[in-house]
Amino acid sequence: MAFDIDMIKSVYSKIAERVDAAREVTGKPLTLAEKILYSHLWDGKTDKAFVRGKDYVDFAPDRIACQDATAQMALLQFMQAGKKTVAVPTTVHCDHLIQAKQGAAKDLKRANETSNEVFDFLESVSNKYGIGFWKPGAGIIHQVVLENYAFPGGMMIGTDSHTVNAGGLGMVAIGVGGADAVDVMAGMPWELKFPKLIGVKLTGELNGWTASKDVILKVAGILTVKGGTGAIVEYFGPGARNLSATGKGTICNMGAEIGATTSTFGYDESMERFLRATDRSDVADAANEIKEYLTGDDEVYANPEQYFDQVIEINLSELRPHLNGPFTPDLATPVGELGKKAKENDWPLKVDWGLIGSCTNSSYEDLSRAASIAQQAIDKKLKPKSDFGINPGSEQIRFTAERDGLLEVFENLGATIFTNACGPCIGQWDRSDRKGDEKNTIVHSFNRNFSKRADGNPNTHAFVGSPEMVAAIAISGRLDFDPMNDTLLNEDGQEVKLDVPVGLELPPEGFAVDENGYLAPTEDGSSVEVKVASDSERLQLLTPFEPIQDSELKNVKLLIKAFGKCTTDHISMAGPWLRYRGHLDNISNNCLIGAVNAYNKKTNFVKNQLTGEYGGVPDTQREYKAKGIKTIVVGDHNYGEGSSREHAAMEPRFLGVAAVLVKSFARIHETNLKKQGMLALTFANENDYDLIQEDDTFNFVDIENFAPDTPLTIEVTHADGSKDTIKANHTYNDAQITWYREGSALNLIKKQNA
Ligand code: MIC
Ligand code: SF4
Repeated sequence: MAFDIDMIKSVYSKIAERVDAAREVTGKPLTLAEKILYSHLWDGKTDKAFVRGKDYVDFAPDRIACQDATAQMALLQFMQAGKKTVAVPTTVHCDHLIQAKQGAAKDLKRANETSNEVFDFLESVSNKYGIGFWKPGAGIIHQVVLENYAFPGGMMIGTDSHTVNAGGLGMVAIGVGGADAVDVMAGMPWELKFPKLIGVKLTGELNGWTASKDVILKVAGILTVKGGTGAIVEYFGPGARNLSATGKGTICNMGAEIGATTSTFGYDESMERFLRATDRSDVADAANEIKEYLTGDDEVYANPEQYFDQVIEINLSELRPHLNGPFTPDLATPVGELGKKAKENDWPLKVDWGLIGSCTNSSYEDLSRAASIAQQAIDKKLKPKSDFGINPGSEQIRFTAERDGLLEVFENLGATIFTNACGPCIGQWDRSDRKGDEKNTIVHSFNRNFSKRADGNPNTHAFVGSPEMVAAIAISGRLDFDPMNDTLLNEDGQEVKLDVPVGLELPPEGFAVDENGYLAPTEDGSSVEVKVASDSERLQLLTPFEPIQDSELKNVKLLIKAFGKCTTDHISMAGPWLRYRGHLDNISNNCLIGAVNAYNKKTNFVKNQLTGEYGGVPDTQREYKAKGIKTIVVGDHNYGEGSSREHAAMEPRFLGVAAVLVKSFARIHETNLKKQGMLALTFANENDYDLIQEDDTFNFVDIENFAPDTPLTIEVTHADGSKDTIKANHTYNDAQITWYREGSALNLIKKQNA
């Protein structure tokens, strides 16, 4: 029985009329993405066609999901909005704050001890405001959402970039910063620039070693980490129908790695099977009644070039398994070619760990296919050369996989089964085998592989692959192993070959779970007390930001010019810092410490223009703050790539950075900066990045006239007194300029509610 069948039926009751109207106003057949967008307009009036990539549109999402590491800041903000309950069904999932070390039982116990203050806070806020709460150990947000809440044709937002995973069940599910979620929780519309549309036509059928994961590894190689920016990726074609729903989820999940707003697939029988298997036959029945509205129009798929902004075609029958990495998820290499590339680049060939699971790849199909490889190691007397770690996506999948003997296969190979939580995927990994910073290689079936991401070590080279490929590589212990062609020497000294993986899409005996870890909120939470100790080091109530005055933008100093990739992990590192996600002052001590200073190529080492001395970024910035001097951060392309964490915007804001000027932004981060009342700007002329020098002072000469579609002029004064005048573009509309003028979007909500 689905959690919200009534809500789903109400969405379905409006789809037909709205989609028909949208076809009318746009004068063309529609993609699935357009159907979902047009049927979720805030005012319900489908009387206007929107310009893709240009018009800002107000939407009414059906659901919200938050995870523990972002929910703290989101809920601290929501508490200021002055509402009694959330306006839209919302859930909170405790998954990021659990460290992986000794295995599930001990790790979960330790997490409950060390983070009880935060879990209690999240539980009580959830209870107070009508939010469903998934306890630590219940699972990873996106897997739990896929198993319980996602539904074809729905729209959801979530405070995590991989919210997009729910596209596997035909949703438009989008990752946002906490402040965006607060708008919707408070009963306001959610604003998004109407996305562009990328179509991916899949033909053929997966076979042999190739998995769903390889589709997105390939797409990432084609589109790169910024190729999907501002676009929804829609997969279709006969190949799409041949993929499982969870395989589709994996593909959509890693759409975050190409910067896509989200990815989705049309409703089909694989989704129906998954809905029925997860006890949601009522949703499947309801979806079946309006099937044609839950997928793109035939004409669109027949002539995709005419209706999508860009089209890619992939023949699954010919697709080869890939491993992507290191350090970036778009560096795609077919498995047989990796050895050569590794030698050329001096990547360590010895593989120390194979990690399987996470929100990206812990379906029954994934675990069974990987287990089929692991079982062969036992049968063929191969002793694995690397360590194995497994983090299941939910208690339901863990329980089922245990019941069906899949986990035992891995345990027989000495695998550690970690908690149903993010663990090693987000630096929450206390790696037993390495303390130092030696160069080393790991393979995993997760999604991201930025520097330091898994274990905090910048010398760990992480490669992303399918679970079955990770299993094979981990058994061989070599990055250049190609299971399709190579043999391995077993304990009897024989050369043996691994057979192709086999698995099952869904558990033959159905899913099962003892205690799923869900806590429903009480009917009336008005008397529930939320406690935040004033001396807590984990939680801190928020103080509203003061608007940045035009007069403060006349003598702005350069804090850092970031060189190369600057992801949210570089701006606000995760791992050990996750513990401060609810305490703005404390977490601000990690502000930009991973960004590489363009002038000396060092991290966390910048010049303080007031003293001429070099120091850490947060300390230097605090000195500017103490003197009331505003600063600017300069960066390269796709700045803020990766996570939805709004800390990457709130920290600089809190410390007194006024503007971020880059070659281009990742979508969520740009919005997060706007929401917090900062200036998010891009170089009108990219080459001006090169003009910026270490001792520069910036004067925003026409900030008084800050207006939509009008670039800002910045006068840059160098140390020798010479000047350059540069133009900075921005994408602020009128409402967003109001956020800036009010000091933050939240300040505006408070004002409106007062
Ligand atoms: C991630 O995968 O980077 C995270 C950790 O899930 C983030 C959210 C966060 O930083 O808390 C994300 O993807 O948005
Ligand atoms: Fe957790 Fe990793 Fe998934 Fe992010 S990508 S939600 S850290 S498992």
